[in-house]
Amino acid sequence: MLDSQKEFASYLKKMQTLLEGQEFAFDKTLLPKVMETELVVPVIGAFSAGKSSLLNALIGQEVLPVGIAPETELATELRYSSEPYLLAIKPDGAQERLPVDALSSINRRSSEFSHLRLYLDSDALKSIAPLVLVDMPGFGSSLENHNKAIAYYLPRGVHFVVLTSIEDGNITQSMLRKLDELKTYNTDFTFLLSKCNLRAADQVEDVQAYIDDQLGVYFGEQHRSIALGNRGGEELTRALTALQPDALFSRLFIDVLKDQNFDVLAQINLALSMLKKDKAESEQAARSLDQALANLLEQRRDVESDLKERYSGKMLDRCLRGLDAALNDSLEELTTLGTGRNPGALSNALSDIIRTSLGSTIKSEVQDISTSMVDRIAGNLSATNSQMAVLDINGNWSEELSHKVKFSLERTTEMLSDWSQRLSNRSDDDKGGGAMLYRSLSTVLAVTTTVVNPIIELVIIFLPEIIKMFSGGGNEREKFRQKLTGEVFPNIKAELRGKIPAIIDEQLNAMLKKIGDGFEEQINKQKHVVDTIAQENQLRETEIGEKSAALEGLAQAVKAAANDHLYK
Ligand SMILES: Nc1nc2c(ncn2[C@@H]2O[C@H](COP(=O)(O)OP(=O)(O)OP(=O)(O)O)[C@@H](O)[C@H]2O)c(=O)[nH]1
Ligand SMILES: [Mg+2]
Repeated sequence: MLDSQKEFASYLKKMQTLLEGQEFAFDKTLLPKVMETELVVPVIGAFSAGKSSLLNALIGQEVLPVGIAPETELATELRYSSEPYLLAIKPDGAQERLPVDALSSINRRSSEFSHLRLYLDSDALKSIAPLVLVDMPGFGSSLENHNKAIAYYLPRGVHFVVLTSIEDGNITQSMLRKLDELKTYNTDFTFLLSKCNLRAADQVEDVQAYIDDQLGVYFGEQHRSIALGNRGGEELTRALTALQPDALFSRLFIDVLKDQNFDVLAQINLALSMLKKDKAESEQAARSLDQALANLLEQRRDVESDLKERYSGKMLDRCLRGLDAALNDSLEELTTLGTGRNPGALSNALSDIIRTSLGSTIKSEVQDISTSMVDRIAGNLSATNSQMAVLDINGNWSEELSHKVKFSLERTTEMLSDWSQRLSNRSDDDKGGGAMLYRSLSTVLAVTTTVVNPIIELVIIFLPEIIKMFSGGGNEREKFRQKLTGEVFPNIKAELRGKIPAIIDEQLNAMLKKIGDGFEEQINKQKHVVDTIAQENQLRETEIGEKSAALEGLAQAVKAAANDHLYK
């Protein structure tokens, strides 16, 4: 276990002990999350870049299949176990346990599974835990497997290892797109150069300098490539150490933990101030909170009713406009792929462009929409601000609530569900409805995923049809370029225009519900404290004194726990 993981776990246990039997709300799901969270690091790159070879070098065993044709079809997570075995995970989460050597033949059954978990008796894997490396299918794998792997790991990866062969000579368009996509998910990467033994040292230097230039221009000067030596296992180990897993882990949780500590203190202070009130005042406080809840309920209906016209239509337009620009920006690249010999390359590039473009549009739209929904609800609640003065809360009551709700929408420690069942049974129902199977998650990032993933599943179905219509009809460049702009692009947009709205609407409704629930939860927390103290106000004077002293002691202990574990 990582030091930060231990630290956070002991903090949470301490807090749970302190708050045992008290009236203050505290999220108990954080402890299991801290204990179980792994740091997933996918290794991505073009097919045959040497991803599986590199991971074999790290593991110290030739266990992952290696070859010149696209080899890895299913993403394979690597974990330590004294007893080696393979788990094949189905889209519905069901697992099939297999011997490790089934790896060499599992590709033939790749459509049955979403991904693999490989458990190996390897010291290297043991020592990097809870880092989990993932051998990803190359960019040349089938349309379905390619998208399946990327969609699943993009929101899960805390960092990516990117591998490019020195033979490529530069960072390809499709790689640049993936790196760009990582930005949407706020995820960083380490860039490695493989097969350096195929070139003379000065050639390696030239290519590396060129690539570092590209990295600098697109992603900032701090990004530098690392040239791999013989087999590369050592450089990979060093790169993983440089990641500072402790710091990575800490970043996932620290803000949430600090915020929660702050929230508990606010509840204790509320209780303390209520103890000083007389009966009439505490009854007024309870009444005001009740009124705020009633007010909130009414508003939820209002906001819901104009949600559709206000937001989802515009979002669809912006998605399609952004996509149009992205497709046209890549026109030359797509023309080259379309007139080349690999028909899979064109559909993979198209689905990548669609995913990247929709992902970034949808993320920023969802961010804007959620902020404006929160502000709107908070604005309407602010009418009750003056009555809430009785709660003695520092600052503005409704603003405080909206800050908390916004904060929870930006958090990414949400556990993501397994892949949906859609992929396995999509042939019998590919018309709408598919999005229903996605669990409704709440954060902006999760909403982005739950909108983009089902869209991409639909793309996987219609894209081959659209492309098929155009193959075989002459393959000169100019003709193909015209087909792309005149027919392929418009067809893609038409398909999406028909299919996106239902998915957007459903997710926006889930978002609104989350926001409403968030406000309700905050108000209910306060109400619970107020009600509990109101009952205790019937107590005699001396007992109130004791209770106050106890609460002050508790507040000190809660602060001390934060200082000991979170603010070191
Ligand atoms: N010369 C040289 N060849 C390498 C090196 N690493 C891998 N190869 C060869 O490159 C080919 C592809 O290697 P893989 O490890 O299967 O590549 P991959 O990135 O996992 O490919 P996919 O799974 O198809 O995406 C194999 O023939 C390897 O033997 C290297 O460092 N130097
Ligand atoms: Mg491979």
